[in-house]
Amino acid sequence: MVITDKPNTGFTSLIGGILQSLPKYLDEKSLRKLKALDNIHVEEQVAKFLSLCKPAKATIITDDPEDIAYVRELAIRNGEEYPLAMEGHTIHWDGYSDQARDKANTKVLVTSEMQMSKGINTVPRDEGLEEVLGYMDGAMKGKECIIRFFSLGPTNSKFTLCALQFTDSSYVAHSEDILYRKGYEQFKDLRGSEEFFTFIHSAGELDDRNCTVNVDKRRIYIDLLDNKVYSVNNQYAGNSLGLKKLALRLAVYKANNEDWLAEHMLIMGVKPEGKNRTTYFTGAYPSACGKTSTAMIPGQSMVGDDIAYLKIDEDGNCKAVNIEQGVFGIITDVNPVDDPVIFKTLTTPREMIFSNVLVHEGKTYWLNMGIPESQYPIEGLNHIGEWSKGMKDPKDNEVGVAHRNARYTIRINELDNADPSYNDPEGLVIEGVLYGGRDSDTNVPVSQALSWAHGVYMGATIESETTSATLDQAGVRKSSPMAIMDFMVVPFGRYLKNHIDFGNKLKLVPLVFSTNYFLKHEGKYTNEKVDKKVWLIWAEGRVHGEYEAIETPIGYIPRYMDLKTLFRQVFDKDYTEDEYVQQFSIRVNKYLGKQARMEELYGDEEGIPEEFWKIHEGIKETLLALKEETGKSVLAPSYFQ
Ligand code: SPV
Ligand code: MN
Repeated sequence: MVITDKPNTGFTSLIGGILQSLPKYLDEKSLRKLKALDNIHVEEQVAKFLSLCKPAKATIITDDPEDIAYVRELAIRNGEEYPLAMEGHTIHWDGYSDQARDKANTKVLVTSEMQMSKGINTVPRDEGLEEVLGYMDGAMKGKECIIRFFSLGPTNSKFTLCALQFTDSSYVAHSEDILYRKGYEQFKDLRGSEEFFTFIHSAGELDDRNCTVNVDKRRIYIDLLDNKVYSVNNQYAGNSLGLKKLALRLAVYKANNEDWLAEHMLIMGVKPEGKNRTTYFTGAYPSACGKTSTAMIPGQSMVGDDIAYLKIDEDGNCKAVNIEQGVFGIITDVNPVDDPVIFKTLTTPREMIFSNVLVHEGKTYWLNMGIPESQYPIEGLNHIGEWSKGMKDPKDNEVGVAHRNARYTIRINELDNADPSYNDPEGLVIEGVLYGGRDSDTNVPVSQALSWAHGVYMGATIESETTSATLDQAGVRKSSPMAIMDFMVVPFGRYLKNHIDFGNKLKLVPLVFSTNYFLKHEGKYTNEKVDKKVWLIWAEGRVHGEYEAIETPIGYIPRYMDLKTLFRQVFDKDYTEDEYVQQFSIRVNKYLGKQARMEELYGDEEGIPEEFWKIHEGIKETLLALKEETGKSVLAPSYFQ
């Protein structure tokens, strides 16, 4: 069958024919639920994709608790999840080669008129559609297709986007129930319009562990022109769940054609002790740069840990919502010392899905969970199947207890630090933005941008150094602007311009901060992991005009006296001037090196806003002049006072 992308006359009559095939897949109850939406576009999608994927049956899921329970139970009946000893806990395994986002096979479908920056993976639209629809043809044979309706963002809000999900994976449908707000009723409010995103997912053929067999044919193709994403032959949530990183790409495109921002950002409430106020911050951090640990800093509250939409309200405030209501978090390193809040949540009864950890006698085990080696089982079931200690995979690599990217899936309201307003349909006023990088020798632990546009520059120039924990060579710097390049679907210059324009339209402009929790001196970190709380409380105080700061060419840095007081207040710790000088000196040569890398990266990129280069050149000239004037490559904070 030929499927065209956009309705036209021929297509309409084709759809008319397909609509008649609905009873072949949907029972009377499901048909009634579909009809109740009174939306021909939804019906068309349902008809079109059921006819293509050819499941044994399809079930429409509403917001009704009975329907939701059906999905939860189906995941167990289908063997995509298994109950664990603790009430409400289940385990799901993705295939051994399906443990993370597949960057190579995730592509934007482009036409000759569409422009994309270098580094964005693309495929010609016709070619890509033919390929992926080919894989999807009959992909659901013998399986049940779940059709779900969700809301990206709180319901009944100006942020809300409606999302329609097709999947033959009950694990995917169940995960989305935990992570996103139900949206069947919200779809009725569309009043027949086609303003919604559609995600079509099939795990494809499954093996006896119910894991995808044809991972080599894994494809995730993004059709911006049609608000759809096709995802096939995979299960790992970052590839399969429409509402997570697939919707983020459609939203980035939409936002950049409108006047708002769709960002890979956490949202948190910062609550300085004794001040009786909450100041909301967003934050973008590439992976392994401290995003979750920032969102979970003790004493603060979490609104979201992954994706935010930002809009300007009538009063000129920057408002943000978490488009999710749950957390799909990395479980590696979650232990009672480093992550007490999450650890407690993961070890008490509640609805929760573990993925890709080890199960032994109904209990779960993961890497660095705070128990001695001797307490780990020497066998069990994990992402490779039946596992025993010392076992090698087909590539002769030792298979650990659990995958490093093993995860848990929970609702935010299960966490003790959930912000009470995380569901506010109005969104929360954002007064601070954090951009976190990871480098051992350049950026100071915290600095404040000199302006909004300088903040955009800070975000665009984030770099993260690879760690020995990743497969890459340790110490290699990777550029990761706004931590969003994996999801970039518009020319990068345009994205930056949109950011700068956004700030220029605001009345209450958030202050922007850059953080680096990983600065080293002679091979050792210059600060403790927990110190980020002080940097954050300082940033919050700056928002309220409570601290003076020292202006340097790379941004405002804290004064020693303020940090000394804060370390005393927060940790009852003596913070020495030596520590301060070591951490907050401006490493002129290193900054210039970073700037040279940015020139290399963005120099030939078309459409980078002029303002970006103006800021870049301004900093460079000042740093070069300072170097000349002082003959030094590192300047202590006192130099700028
Ligand atoms: C990330 O990698 O940024 C995540 C997990 O949040 S994933 O769902 O894989 O995108
Ligand atoms: Mn993420």
